Amino acid sequence: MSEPAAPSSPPARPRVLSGIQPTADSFHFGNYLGALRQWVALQEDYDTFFFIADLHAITMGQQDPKVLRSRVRRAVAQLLAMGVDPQRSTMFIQSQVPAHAQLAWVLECITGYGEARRMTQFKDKSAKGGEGQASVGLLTYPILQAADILLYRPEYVPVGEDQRQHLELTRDLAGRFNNRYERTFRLPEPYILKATAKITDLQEPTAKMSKSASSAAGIIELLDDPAVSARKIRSAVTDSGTEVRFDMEHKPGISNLLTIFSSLTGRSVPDLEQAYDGRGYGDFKKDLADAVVDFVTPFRDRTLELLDDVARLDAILRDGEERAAAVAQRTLADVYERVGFMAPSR
Ligand code: ATP
Ligand code: LTN
Repeated sequence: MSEPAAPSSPPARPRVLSGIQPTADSFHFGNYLGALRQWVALQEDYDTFFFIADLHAITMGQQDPKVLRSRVRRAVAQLLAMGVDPQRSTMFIQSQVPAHAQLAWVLECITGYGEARRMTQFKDKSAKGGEGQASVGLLTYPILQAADILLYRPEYVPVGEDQRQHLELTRDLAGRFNNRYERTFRLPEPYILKATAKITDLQEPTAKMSKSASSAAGIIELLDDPAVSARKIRSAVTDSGTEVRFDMEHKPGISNLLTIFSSLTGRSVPDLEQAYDGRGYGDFKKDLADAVVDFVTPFRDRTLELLDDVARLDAILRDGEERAAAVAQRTLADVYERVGFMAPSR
């Protein structure tokens, strides 16, 4: 594999990289519409690297080891069921490529303590148990994320809106390292689709739909029983009035459902507004529930089938690990050399 030594000689197809944490048994519609769907689409034109961020998944406290391992496999199976293609994309597990943790250390040493503390996700997550309870890993989490990204010198990083600040930090750290030492990293661009950048909680339509913060009724999990998902859509909080109209400020509940409906079916929001004009919320929610069931039913079947084929999953991951490690190791070697570390003897 020929990997360029410097960002000035880019690979044939520009690179894309992203990761997702294995913090639940199932991904949800926020993950899918905000980020994962773009992963699948970008495979067409980019050299794509996608990984399961298991190192990140222990920043809020350890999970049961068995549960963590099973969630990693479930995450991989869901990505495959969604259409991530291991022939075109390198799929791997973060902890299996040690360069991530190694580069994170170097980047931690050029990050200000105040700079890390200002990250809003750290402030939100640490506020939950009181800052004194938060781990140092939660504080340094965005720096590990910067290492994840910079190792692969990608052009784009497809994520949801909540990750924008982490991408800014990543660019700052890349620029700082390049200035202090020598140009080593490419400054990556976030790839955030405006329409689906923040899918909201069905019960609290101004808050982000989230694996860790949403109530069961507020989140549609891709692997949930489809009948349960349909029920959740039908009992989603809607706004006063009866008009199906997109208005984020005054009608956040209906606007969120319109976003989900439009992106699942490919029908535009104005087209949906027109189709449900004068028909009220009931019909609209029922049809959206049907669209969700049509999507999740085959997805769930495919995922469960893939989960049964452990040998295939493991083979895909072994291959991904090898390909990812080759790229990452090369960047790390440049970094170590530029920082002034002695070259490892093997
Ligand atoms: P947690 O609540 O544990 O932080 P999460 O539900 O936010 O988890 P992540 O694993 O942190 O999920 O996110 C994976 C990807 O999905 C990221 O790119 C993130 O930006 C995106 N994402 C997560 N929630 C949403 C959402 N509600 N709308 C749009 N994108 C989202
Ligand atoms: N922090 C991200 C997951 C993540 C990631 C990354 C995303 C870890 N490393 C690198 C993109 C690129 C999250 O919680 N959604």
